[in-house]
Amino acid sequence: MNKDTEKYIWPGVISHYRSWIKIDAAAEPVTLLEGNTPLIRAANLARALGGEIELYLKYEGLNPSGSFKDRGMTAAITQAVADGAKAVICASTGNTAASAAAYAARAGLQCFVLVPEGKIAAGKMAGALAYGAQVINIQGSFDDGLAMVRRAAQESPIILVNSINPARMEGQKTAAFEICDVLGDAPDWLCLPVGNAGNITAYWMGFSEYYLAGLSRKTPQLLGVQAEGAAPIVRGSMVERPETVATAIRIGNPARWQDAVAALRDSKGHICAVSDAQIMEAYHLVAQSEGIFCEPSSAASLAGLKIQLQRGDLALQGKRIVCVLTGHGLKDPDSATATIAAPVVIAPRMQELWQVIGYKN
Ligand code: AN7
Repeated sequence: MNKDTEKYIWPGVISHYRSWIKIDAAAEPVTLLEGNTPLIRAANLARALGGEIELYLKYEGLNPSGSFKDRGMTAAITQAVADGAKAVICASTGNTAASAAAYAARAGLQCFVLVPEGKIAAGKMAGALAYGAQVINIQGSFDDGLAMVRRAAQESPIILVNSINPARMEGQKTAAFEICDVLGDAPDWLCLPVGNAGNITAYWMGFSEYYLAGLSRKTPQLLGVQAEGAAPIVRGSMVERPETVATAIRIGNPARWQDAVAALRDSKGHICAVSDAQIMEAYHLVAQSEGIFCEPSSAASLAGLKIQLQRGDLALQGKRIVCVLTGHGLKDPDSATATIAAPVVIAPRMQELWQVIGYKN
C-alpha cells in the first residue's frame, strides 16, 4: 500500500469522529463505512428554485443502505453489541428498517422491523428482506408501530433502535460535522425534511457541538419541512391519520417533537408544510436539473426552500444553504415511473428510431 493511501481511506463515522461520539469508548464499531457523503454544489437547481443563493445538496442517499439512517445505525448497533444484545427492533416508514436490517446482519443480531402495511417504498422493503430482518407488516400507521416497539423493548431484552435511542443521535450528528469540515464553517441555513424529528435534533446537536468547540464561527438556521398531510409540528397538534406521497415522513406523532421545537427555536429557524404536488415537482426538478435522484421525502426540503424563497419572509437570498437529500431515489422507483410519461415503444427498425429521435444527417 502506498504510504499516503491510509489517509484517504474512510473508516466510517464512528472511527472518523470517535472523540465526539458518546457511546461505549471501547466498542469495536459495527460499520459499513457509512458517511463521507458528497456535498454537491447545485447552481442549476438554485436558479430553478428562483434563488440568488449558494446552494449545496448533502446527498445522504449514497450511504450503504441508501439513506442517512446508516449514520445513526452504526452507533446504535455498535452500542447494542457492546451491551450484549442478541436482537434489535424498530418501527419504520422504511429506511430505518433497511438500515437496522443491514447493520444487524453485519453484527450477527436478530432484527425485527414493524412497517405500515402497503405504505413503504419497494426498495426499502426489498432491502429489509434482503438483509434478513423479520419484517412485520402492521395494519396501522408508523405511530402505532412505534408505540408497540417501545413496549416490546421495555418488556424484553430486545434493544430499540429507533431514534429515541440516544446512540442514534450520536451517529447522525456526524452529518453536521462533515458539512462544516467541507465548507470550513456552518452554512447560513440547513434545510431538511422532518418526520419523526430525529434528524433535525441530531443536526442541531452536531452544529452546536462544533460551534462550542470553536470549529465553526456560527450555527445555521434550520428550515424544517413536513408534508401537508403529515405536519403535526407545523400545526401544533398530532395528526391521527397522516397521509402523503412522501411515505418516509408519513408520521403523525413524532418521537422527537419537543427536541425539534427546541432546535427550531434555538437556531432561529422555521418549519413549514408543503403539498404532495410541490414535493413531486421538486423531486423531478432536482433529478432533471442536477442529475441527482432522491426519494420524494427528501425533495420535500427543496419544495420547502422554494416556497420560502417565493414568500421572502425568511432571510434566504444571498445565503449559503445546504439541503439534505435524506434518501436515494432508487428506494422508491414507483414514485418515478408513476409520475413520468412511460417510454415510447418501437420495433427494432432504424426508421422508427429516427422518427423518435430526429437528428439524422
Ligand atoms: C428519506 O425510516 O422515520 O425526522 O422509519 O426516511 O429523522 O424521522 C424515516 C424518516 C426524512 C425524516 N427523509 O427523518 C423511518 C423514518 C427520509 C426518511 C425522514 C425519513 P426524521
